[in-house]
Amino acid sequence: MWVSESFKNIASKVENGERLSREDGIRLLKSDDLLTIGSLANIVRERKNGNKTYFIVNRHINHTNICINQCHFCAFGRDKSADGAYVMSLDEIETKALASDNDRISEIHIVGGLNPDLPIDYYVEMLRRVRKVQPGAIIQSFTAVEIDYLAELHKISIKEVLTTLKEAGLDSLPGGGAEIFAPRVREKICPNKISGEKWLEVHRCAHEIGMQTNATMLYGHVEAIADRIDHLIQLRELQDRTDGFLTFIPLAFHPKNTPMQSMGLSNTTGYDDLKMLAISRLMLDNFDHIKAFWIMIGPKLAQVSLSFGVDDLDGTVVEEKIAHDAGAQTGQYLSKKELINMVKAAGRIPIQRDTLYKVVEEGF
Ligand code: V47
Repeated sequence: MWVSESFKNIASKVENGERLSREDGIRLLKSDDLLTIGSLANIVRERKNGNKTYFIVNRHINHTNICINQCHFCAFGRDKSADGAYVMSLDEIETKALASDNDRISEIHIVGGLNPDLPIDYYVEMLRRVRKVQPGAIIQSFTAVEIDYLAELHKISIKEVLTTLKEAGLDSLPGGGAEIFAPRVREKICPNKISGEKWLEVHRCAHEIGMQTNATMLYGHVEAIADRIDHLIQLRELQDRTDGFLTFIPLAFHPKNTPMQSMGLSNTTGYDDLKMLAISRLMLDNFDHIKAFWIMIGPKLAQVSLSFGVDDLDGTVVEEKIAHDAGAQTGQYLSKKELINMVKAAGRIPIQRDTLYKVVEEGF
């Protein structure tokens, strides 16, 4: 592969399977040479996952938008008394978990706001009911932020919350709430949210009790280039210790309807999205998978990202409120057939997986 003089050293590290440094990451992110970055990421992608592209038949449920955190980047969370504030009843959640089309559901993804009126019993009962109506699905629910809040609310440890929820049916934690770990940026965009250290601690605790989890990063707001790379390196360091992360999903900031809209921030560009996915693939050498959440970047760019380091498309989704409240123009559902067609048209082999990357179906 031809690479420009400035990337020779990074390219040789990638070809030899050597770890990239913080400086390498910053150099890549500062560069506009998207095709070289993408080609390097593709080497790692194919080394780890060959020509396979994973996808999942899943369903998102957002049980409440009432949230005491009031993050400035969020258009979803609101005050209890605000217009449009809601809490789903357990019956409603059960109905949503049950309702699916003919595609077999492998994963239920439930996340919501920090609602002081919802005690841990609500979550326990929710998990029991979802488990009962979808016994074959993996329940990947509640962000580290929600887990920590339940610990605070009931004055119990994070491990106790995780163990209680695990006994009720929780299998795995999604990657939300990580945002950007840099304290200086967190202070600006989500001053009331748990720290990056606490987010990492919750995931470490989950890994210690045998739960595998996901990781995310919210980018494209007021963070600096180095903040993105430092975030990836902190995830990489925890993964070195626990090996508990399944996949990494960069999330593109949507400013519409958020308190940060008044700062005049634009949506991320396709160029930035592809570069972020590719550099995530290059920096996170100990993560098996990099996932594109098509809801945030659009199905077409998500498809192209399969040549830029991504090996996984999330998912059928069905209903999504967090990005859509913030102006996402995408649909909320892709059928299994549409996902398969997207993957095949990109020259890859579609593999239907479950949350833990076990094959559900292949040979499409
Ligand atoms: O934590 C909130 C982000 C996350 C906005 O683990 C926003 O597989 C963009 O974490 N613009 C929730 N993003 C969603 C999430 C997720 C999604 C898909 C898959 C997985 C997984 C996790 O959404 C929040 C926050 O980082 N978010 N507001 C916004 N205005």
